Amino acid sequence: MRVFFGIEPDQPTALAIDDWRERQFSAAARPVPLANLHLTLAFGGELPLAAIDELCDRVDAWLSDEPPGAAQLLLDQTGFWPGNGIYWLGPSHWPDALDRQAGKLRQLLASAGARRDRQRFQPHITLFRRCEQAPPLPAQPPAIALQQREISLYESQRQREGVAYHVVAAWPLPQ
Ligand code: 2AM
Repeated sequence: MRVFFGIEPDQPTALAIDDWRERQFSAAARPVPLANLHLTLAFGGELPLAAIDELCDRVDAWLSDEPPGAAQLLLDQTGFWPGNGIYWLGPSHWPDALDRQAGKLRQLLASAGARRDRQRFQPHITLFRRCEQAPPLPAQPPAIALQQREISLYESQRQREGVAYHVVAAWPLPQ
């Protein structure tokens, strides 16, 4: 099973992102479908089911021991990564606690057998994939609040129509 941890925006937030995106960018590359909008906290990749059970137990133990506070973010920045053609929306500032949350999840994934991710954590929601160049700067800069409610464990499934993400487990965080 191909898994990752992420923050799932609630429906009004996902709609606000989609609406802003639609008004700013005419037909740039491939828009990520509304239902797939998420913020990745830690990418795990392919793991056997037994490892995922164990992973969930470790998340339970961590959260009952020292639960992190839920992150409150302002999505006010866009960015473009030429290497993979990703154009994203994210916060220009975020609390250190979110770095620690992502770091802990990376660590738990690594102890479940995932390859350790050593890239700097840049919280972002991918808006478009496979852009050949950066879309023009949006006329209306983004300012969309994202309130984390939980940590979600997603399964990523490749389907004929494209990739689909399903939340397979979620842990509510103190608000
Ligand atoms: P993204 O966060 O930039 O959109 C599922 O594949 C999710 O995990 C996607 O949102 C993807 O990119 C993110 N991800 C992070 N690291 C990845 C990696 N090494 N391979 C594939 N997806 C990765």
